[in-house]
Amino acid sequence: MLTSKIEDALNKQVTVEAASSQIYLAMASWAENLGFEGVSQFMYAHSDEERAHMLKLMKFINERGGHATISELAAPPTEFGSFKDMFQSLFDHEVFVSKSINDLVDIALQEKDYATHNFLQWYVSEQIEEEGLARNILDKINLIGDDKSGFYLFDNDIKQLITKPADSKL
Ligand code: OFO
Repeated sequence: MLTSKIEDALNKQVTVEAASSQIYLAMASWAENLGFEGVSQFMYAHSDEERAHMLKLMKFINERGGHATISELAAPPTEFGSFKDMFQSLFDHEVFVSKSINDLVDIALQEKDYATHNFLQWYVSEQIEEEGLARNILDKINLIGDDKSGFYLFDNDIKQLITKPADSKL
């Protein structure tokens, strides 16, 4: 059984994951409009992954006797400047999400809820992976600089980094 403090904190994380999914969807649409197929496919897949993270949390809350709730979300931006800016925002956002997960882990320990603590370890590992991936992409973009042909290859290469939402083990 979840305490109401944990239930609220987990529901806040549901909102964070839903907002992440929306932000990445907006990035996917922006890239698609610019004709960058690889980047847009990557972002669509990333958006699906965030939705899977949200669903995994919801199932956990409901299984443990809580009530997973859905909140209103702020509209994400429609423009992201350059790809470098966009991937920088993605990286910054992942750092923010990692902090949010760490805070949640802290609350689980304070409440002595070891089942939730154990459940959250999957998110801790996932955040390490996602921050690493975003950092890797940013390094590549910095190497390419203003080279248009380099960017064409990058748009193609990024398709290989697409992970399936099934990896989230719903
Ligand atoms: Fe949900 O993993 Fe990124 O934010």
